[in-house]
Amino acid sequence: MLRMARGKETFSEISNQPKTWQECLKFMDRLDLKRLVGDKNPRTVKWLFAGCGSSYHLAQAAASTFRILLNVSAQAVAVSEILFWPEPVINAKSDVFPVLISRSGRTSEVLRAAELFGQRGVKYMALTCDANELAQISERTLQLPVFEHGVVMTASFTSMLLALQYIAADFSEDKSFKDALYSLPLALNELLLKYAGELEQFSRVPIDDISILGQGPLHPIAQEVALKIMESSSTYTQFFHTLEFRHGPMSIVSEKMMVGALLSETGYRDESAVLLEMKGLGARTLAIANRISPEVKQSADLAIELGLSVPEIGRLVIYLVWGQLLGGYLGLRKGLDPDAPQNLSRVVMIDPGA
Ligand code: F1P
Repeated sequence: MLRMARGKETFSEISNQPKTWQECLKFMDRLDLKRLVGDKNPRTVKWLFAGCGSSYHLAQAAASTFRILLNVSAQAVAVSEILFWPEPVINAKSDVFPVLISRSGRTSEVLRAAELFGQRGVKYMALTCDANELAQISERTLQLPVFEHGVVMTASFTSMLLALQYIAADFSEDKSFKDALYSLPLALNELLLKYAGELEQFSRVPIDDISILGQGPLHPIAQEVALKIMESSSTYTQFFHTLEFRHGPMSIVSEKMMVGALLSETGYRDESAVLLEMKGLGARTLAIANRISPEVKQSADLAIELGLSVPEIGRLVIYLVWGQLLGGYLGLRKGLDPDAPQNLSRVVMIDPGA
């Protein structure tokens, strides 16, 4: 059988995100979202988003969104934390409302947490993509029409984040934010045409390791970019809060290191100063921002300017796409196959016979 081009599935799912997002937003339009929270009040519950791996990073980005759009208490946790330190969450008297996020709905930690909630009478919501065990055992499930063949999460991550951002906009009755979400598919299409080739070129220069910087709502996106690069290319990649990088980690900067900065609008001046400083220490630098200053444009080895007219929290999924692509490009350059990442499986099941 002809060997499929390496990474074919992963790259096609990345580049099809505009269409996947469009379909996902249309799907959300038709739902009665209030049923997802049952008799809970979305404006007063203590939201607790929980996932594993990429879905944990998604949970953090969702929590940021809910804090900003709904002005509510919203936290994120890795599911395993709930399993070993369950008290604050499973005390049914507490007003905590968990949201279990799992593309596969088959991850062992997630199913164990759902079982624990069931046993303790804790009402929760499940967010998933595939038809699966989690959907079967959960009373309130949002299952998106997104089936992803790739092992690493790409379109499933961004679609589930968009769905949660849509829900926050719906509960906050912020129609303009929903409109902003609807503008993203076309914006991504245009940005892919403009920058995908340049990013591929940028990925060709050999480097030994990578640091991805991001703060505020962009910190979980920096985590996810780092994970995408590690998964797709087996390149050692770390993530840091941008200004934290100066407090020690910058000692690792050299000509053989790439530093990628997800620059926010809120912290742009101080964040871009870090990237310029790392360039001065010899790093190969990538800047991603909504508006790029001439100084950063001149200094960075690649500057991706998004130019979006949506609120800052609405830009998260677009920042992430460049990390998805960069991971794939670096993997191909190393002769790897992003469709079959080293040591990984599409679902992590630790319970025998699960
Ligand atoms: C998520 C996850 C990913 C990881 C890999 C295996 O599981 O652990 O974070 O990158 O794709 O699956 P889930 O969202 O299906 O629970």
